Amino acid sequence: MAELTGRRGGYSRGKGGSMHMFSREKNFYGGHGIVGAQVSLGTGLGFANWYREDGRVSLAYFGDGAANQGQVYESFNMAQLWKLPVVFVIENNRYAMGTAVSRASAQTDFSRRGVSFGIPGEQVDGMDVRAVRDAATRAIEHARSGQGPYILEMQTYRYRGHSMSDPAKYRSKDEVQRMREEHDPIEQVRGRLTREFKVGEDELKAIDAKVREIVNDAAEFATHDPEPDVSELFTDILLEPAKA
Ligand SMILES: Cc1ncc(C[n+]2csc(CCOP(=O)(O)OP(=O)(O)O)c2C)c(N)n1
Ligand SMILES: [Mg+2]
Repeated sequence: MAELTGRRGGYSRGKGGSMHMFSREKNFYGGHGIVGAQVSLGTGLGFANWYREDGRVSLAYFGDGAANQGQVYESFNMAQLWKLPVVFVIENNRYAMGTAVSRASAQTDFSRRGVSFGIPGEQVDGMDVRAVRDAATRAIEHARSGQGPYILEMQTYRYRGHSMSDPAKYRSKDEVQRMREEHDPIEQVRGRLTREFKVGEDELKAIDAKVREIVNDAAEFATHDPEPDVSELFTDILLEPAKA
């Protein structure tokens, strides 16, 4: 929240915003403004894991739109050639900003995008947290065991427009409503908790209240934390090479 509002306490000290939200401490490397570029960077991180033999797996997330970028396929090639521990997670939310998948993609089964490189892939119900967890476990095991990259096409949906400037006129209100009612991941969990695990309304309300509190605290912090000082304009912009 603090990074989104450009405050000192943000992950990138308020100077990155949503496009440059990094945390070295948590091994989280972006947010990128260049659509698709994070795939090559994620593959590079996978190369580092492989080189250091640290047992880590790099997870590179990108959209259905980004999946049509050239560097994605250069990355696929190298990742499979060197059997790098990378899981490519394609978040297919049906639209690239305002363009429907069927209007922009010759191959709309994104799990097959690695076929010519021999990279296995699968389509996953990205709205079902259990399916996501199972598929992620399989993919990570594959990558970690030295068999190379794996592609997961997460089939999901975006309720709102891409950004403030997107009124989302390319789809009907009915479509959005139907997804919310029939596929919402949180509502699915709520339904399962009440039906299968007999969790009561009070308990669910208490969880809601707890979550609300965490989010409100974060928002409160972000709106009161100071902005970076002008004297910091040129700090934290580039990583200075370590002195010998
Ligand atoms: C190289 C490049 N081209 C175009 C843009 C503008 N742009 C930003 S997001 C976007 C669409 C991305 O769609 P998708 O990958 O499906 O991601 P989603 O927002 O749906 O998660 C475009 C074209 C950009 N940031 N970088
Ligand atoms: Mg998309």
